[in-house]
Amino acid sequence: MCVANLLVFTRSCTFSGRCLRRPGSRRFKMVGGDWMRALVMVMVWAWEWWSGLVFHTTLASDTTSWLLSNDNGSVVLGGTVPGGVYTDLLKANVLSQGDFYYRYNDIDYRWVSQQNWTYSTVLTVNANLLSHERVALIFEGVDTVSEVLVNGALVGTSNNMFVRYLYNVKDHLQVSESNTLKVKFESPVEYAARQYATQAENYVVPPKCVDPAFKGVCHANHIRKMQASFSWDWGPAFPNAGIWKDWRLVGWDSLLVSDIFFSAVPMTQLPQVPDHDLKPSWSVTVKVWCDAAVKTGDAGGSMTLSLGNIYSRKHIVSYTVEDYKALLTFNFTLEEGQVEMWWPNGYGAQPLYQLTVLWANKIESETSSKSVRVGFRTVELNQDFVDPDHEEKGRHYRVRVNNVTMFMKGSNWIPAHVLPEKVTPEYTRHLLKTAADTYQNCIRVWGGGIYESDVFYEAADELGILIWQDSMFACSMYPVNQDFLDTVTQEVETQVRRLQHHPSILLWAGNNENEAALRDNWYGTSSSFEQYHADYILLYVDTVRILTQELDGTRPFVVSSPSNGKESEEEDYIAQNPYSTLYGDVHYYNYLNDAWNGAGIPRTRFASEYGFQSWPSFKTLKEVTIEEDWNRASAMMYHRQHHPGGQEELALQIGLHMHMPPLDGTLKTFQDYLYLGQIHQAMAIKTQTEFYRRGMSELNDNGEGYTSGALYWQLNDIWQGASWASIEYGGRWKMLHYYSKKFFSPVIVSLYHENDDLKVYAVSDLVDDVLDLTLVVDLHRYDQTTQVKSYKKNLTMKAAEAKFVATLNMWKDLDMNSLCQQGLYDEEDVCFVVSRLIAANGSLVAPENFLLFGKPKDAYLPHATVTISTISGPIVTPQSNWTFTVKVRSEAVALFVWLEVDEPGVFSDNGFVMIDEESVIMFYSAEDTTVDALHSSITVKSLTDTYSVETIAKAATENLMLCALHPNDIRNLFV
Ligand code: BMA
Repeated sequence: MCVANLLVFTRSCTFSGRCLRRPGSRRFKMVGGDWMRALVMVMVWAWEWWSGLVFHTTLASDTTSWLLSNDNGSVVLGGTVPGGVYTDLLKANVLSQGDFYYRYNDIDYRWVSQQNWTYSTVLTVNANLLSHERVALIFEGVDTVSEVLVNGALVGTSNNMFVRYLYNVKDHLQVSESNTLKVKFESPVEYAARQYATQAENYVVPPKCVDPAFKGVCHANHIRKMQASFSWDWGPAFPNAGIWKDWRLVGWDSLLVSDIFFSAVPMTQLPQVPDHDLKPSWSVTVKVWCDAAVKTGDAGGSMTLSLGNIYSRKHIVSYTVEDYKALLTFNFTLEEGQVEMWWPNGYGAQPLYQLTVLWANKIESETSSKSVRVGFRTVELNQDFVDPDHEEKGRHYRVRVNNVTMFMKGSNWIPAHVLPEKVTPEYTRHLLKTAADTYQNCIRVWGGGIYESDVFYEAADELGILIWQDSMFACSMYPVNQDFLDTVTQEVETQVRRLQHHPSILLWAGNNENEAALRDNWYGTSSSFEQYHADYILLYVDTVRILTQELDGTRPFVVSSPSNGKESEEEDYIAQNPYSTLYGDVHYYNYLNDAWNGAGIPRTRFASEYGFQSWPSFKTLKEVTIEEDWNRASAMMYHRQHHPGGQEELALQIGLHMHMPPLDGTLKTFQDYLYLGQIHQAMAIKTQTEFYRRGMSELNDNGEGYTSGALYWQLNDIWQGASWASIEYGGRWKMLHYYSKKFFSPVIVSLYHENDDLKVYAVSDLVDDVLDLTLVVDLHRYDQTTQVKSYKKNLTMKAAEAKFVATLNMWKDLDMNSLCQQGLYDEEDVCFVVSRLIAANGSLVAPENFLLFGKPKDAYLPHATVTISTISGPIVTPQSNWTFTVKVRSEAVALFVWLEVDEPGVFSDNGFVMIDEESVIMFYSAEDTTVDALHSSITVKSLTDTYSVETIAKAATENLMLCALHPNDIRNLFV
């Protein structure tokens, strides 16, 4: 291969890990026999390919130093690209009130979003660059509304954070070291307000503003930008501005590879049960999307395709350019045995293959390449009728990967920070790994955030997490003027092309909750329903869907979530009841029912959202608050509670089951309140998730059942505030996350209580039958550490089955009337049950589970003194190089035993019900630490630590409604 013009680039990396490349001074030329140089060159090439970056024909010289200034010149400082205004102002100490998220900074720093900002730099351009046919500035992401000026001339504009912009600049550059480049940003807040007002002259596209509880900014729906950056019911408003992704100045004469499309269709029917020895043959299509140097015309060259060390071929190609774009398509076949299949988490491995395309023009004077990793699998969203003889019973909403039907276990993803530039690849990976560690196999990237970073999807590919990818439209009506539709078209093109090759992407979806919003008149649209309905179809069906499917016919597209899927389509995309349990997916929130008993939960086909709020731990909150905030009724707590009525709902739920601590201003009662909220959330989502998993194999007479997915709301947090997250901002696990590891386990025993019966289910997601199991259900009294009765049953579990295994009558089978007697107490307040599922070899097949018949606040529960008896270690385990053994002791039954340490890491179990006098828990530290350090920071508590005679009495006088004393509390008064 002869390569001319090959430049060696030096790299300058920014804090976010992204790198800009500068041409270095050395130029290699192939000399016959100079094998050393050839080797170096091959290494450079290999490095370029493996790093997945385009090998540019030419790149402009050093452009790493930027200036950031505001309109009136009162702020001028060094800027960072990629980056954003808030981050630059923080670095320069213009924003100097402590941590970025400190206390009321979201309000105090709002002025930033109300200003116009300019990023400017100077470009060195040489004659070589300008000698190319086309010279363009390429921005992978501009946030959001800007004018781009080169040497004072307007070369283009931007109005969509999710679009890749390419501006022709050849005519505006000069051979000089002082070409100016300015990107002038208009305030996103002002722009959105202006767009709203212009639109309103015709008709209003609501909502007119966010709920006041959001403490946010209005009109996010009028700007194509992270919708949640204007605030959400779990997050603050920090509408950012800046060049948030990589950029380049490039000159070229033929083609520049931009994206790779990959499709692989098995050439044989796949079995319905995974066969890991099967390596079928595949029909592969690779399409290479290129930016051409000319606007139109025909030309030729070669494209070398390689797939790992399995396939490599140089294709001589000719192509046609239309509007500066060329698409080159290649088909080939992989024989049986050549590649292994990719599987979701829990179903097999995730082999990924490096697919590289290398473009060369006819005389091989110019090259461009790109490399991505691909996987071999099929995906399908099955929507067949559940009973073909009774179509009125509705349709399935079942995911099939590689022809295997799978229950989707997972959660919803929101942006990991309101400023995308603050999210490191490590943090993204950590969060996704944390989901995979709790058996999640599906995550929904929710439509009010961003199309996530490349590293997000790369990690999902590696971990086997399927991605339900929303388009970025959420909880609003949207405009449909031509400019808006044009920019959305560009957005879909950018994002579908960028992400298409990832095996993890399961499906594309049009929006979050906008079908439901329209049907149920959330924003007062009912008087002009026809208008908004037509707009809805124009945007999501005729624009987003058509284009997405045109670009990627390899996976399903659903128009909304929740929706009735095919049924919604048949009802002209706005179903009579988008929440129907017979079709599609459902979002279910009910903050007023007793969340621990499961009444009222819909028997849906697919639960794509459900959740309850809690607060993060005190350790997380105290990083951004001060002492006066540490009280559940403080102004700060209300400031960080964005969900309307959230504080009251949380208090109601805590008070339903536990003793709400008094408002006595002490740190202890504040910390107790945070802990109780997390118990409530963990128990509520446990109850609901188990309900959905129990429904996997059953269909009731109404046609409800065959539930195929449970994605709770929400996995992660954007800041330290009240939210539905299971992982706190920063990465600490809430109690819910510990619980998710159990309720998402491949096999679970699930217990619930109906009238006088204890019902027992076993659920298995395994792909093989499990034989010779023993189910044990132990009846315990709260005041004893040994069980008072034990029920046993032999079981076998079929693959992928939820099975009803026993009904135990509380009186006849469990003898609770005699065994659970205690004075005036109800039997369900004296006893509870614990289940185990044991394999023939004695190991636990499912995690231990429990059911409290009654409410802990009414329970005959003695005070437990839980202590740490020893900590030893560290030892090396697969989970951590610094694994410690923590022995926890209690002489009495203890509920919701909660361990905390300052050190980052996770416990093997937490929030658990402690029956034995000793529990052995592992602590997987994320960093090197010692037994002494852990001893000095570890704390442990259980439920009875949160109340005492005094606090119950005090709380009762403070708020009779929420904390009214049950007759049983009288006993507690004397414990
Ligand atoms: C759902 C989501 C989000 C919201 C969450 C909690 O409806 O789609 O918009 O944050 O509920 O209210």
